Amino acid sequence: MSTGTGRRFPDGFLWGSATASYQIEGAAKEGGRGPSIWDTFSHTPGKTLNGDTGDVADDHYHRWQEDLGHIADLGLGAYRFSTAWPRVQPGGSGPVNREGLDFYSRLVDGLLERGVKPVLTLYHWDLPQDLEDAGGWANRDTAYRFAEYAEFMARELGDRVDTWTTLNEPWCSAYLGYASGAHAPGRADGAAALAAVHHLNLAHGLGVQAVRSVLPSAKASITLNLHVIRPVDPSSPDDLDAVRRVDALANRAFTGPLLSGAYPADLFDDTAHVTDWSFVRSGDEQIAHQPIDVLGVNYYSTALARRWDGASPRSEDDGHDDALGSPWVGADDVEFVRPEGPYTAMGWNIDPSGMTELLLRLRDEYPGQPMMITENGAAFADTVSPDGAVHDPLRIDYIARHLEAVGVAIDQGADVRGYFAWSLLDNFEWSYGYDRRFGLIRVDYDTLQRTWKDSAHWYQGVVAQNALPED
Ligand code: PNW
Repeated sequence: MSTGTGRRFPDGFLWGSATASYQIEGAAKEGGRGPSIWDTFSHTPGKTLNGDTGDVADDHYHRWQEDLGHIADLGLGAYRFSTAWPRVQPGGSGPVNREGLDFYSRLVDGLLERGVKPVLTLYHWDLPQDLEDAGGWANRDTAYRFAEYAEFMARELGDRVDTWTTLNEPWCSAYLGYASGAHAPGRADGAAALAAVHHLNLAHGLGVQAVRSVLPSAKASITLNLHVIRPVDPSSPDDLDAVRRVDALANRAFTGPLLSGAYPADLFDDTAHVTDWSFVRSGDEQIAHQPIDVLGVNYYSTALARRWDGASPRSEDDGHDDALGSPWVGADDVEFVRPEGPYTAMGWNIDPSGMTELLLRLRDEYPGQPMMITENGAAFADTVSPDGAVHDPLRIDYIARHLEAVGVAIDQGADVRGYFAWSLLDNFEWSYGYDRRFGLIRVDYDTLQRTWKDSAHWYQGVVAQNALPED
């Protein structure tokens, strides 16, 4: 177990923590908020563990001032949060709900008063239900509705916000939402998922244009959960080809248009039996390709893939679920295999080397692109000690080793400007409900009381020193 290597970070390195609206706010029916796809999904029996919903969550909507206090006490330089589109525009288009907007306006002011930079994400998965009823992300129109919402937010919160992030993890929105159905809206339609990929890329580009039309100097960003996928057998051409295919779906389907202005040709070829991609119109890739000031990188673990022989039972880590679909659209001949442990409570393997590998790949492929780690952290089965403390050495060890891995990449030329621990608070972990705890701060779901875990105290020290402690 490690608490740090003593490594120092560059001057001005931005230390933060992150949350997302549906995961912490609660107050699902208050303040004029409209329903989102996550309200519908979590209220559908069988979709989330224990039937958990975000109705109350951390009750952050009412306790935001207390939470700002924790942010300030941690000494964070920045706070990454998302605004709930259905709070601001309950129907996803048309009239704006002033009360919802005022909530975020007060939050931003509260951060600034405490010297904390607001890093705002416009979309962290809570799509207004009315837009889903019109086809959701499989419908091109949703991208234009998103741009209207983005422009509106930029007008209202203007230059009080440091960084404008369009989307969080469009991989999850598209493939977990529309192909595997593990996330809202819970559809299982590969062609719809690929259309969603494209409309999310388009929404990002239109969103950046919209924000900059109001705030020409706005810092624009998108957060991707890029996958580090390794071949089971690095000497097997079949396994290497399997990795190439899932790399196209998971990574290059986003980085291609967003950072290079074009989809990779192999993605079209590999999925030609699923869709003809006719939803990609001339000029769309140029729209998606807006210069961004910072690329948000979320990193948790690595994956191992190989060619599936079509006969043996698929491995448990495959993501193929008979009850659901697979997120790996058109890649039925690829199999994911469980990487070596140790694992977190999510069942995700712990491998800080993947963090360095990913950052160095991005350094090579997009030279000069500033980056930020917008999420990294771990769920463990925390317990409360009789004295009320939460001793979570595994989380400290996880974050310390991943920060070290970020530092190694920085030493090798990766331009990483900051790090946001996921998450500030235990919260609604999507389909896993409240069962999986990622917080630096524990939330008691009976009393909603917040308690700093050991990792919060440890992180406070890291932030203050701009360095890891020495074991
Ligand atoms: C990210 N997967 O979600 C999200 O941005 C957070 O809201 C979330 O709480 C955090 O990571 C921890 O899960 C993911 O299945 C959810 O590969 C699922 C996957 C990846 C990221």
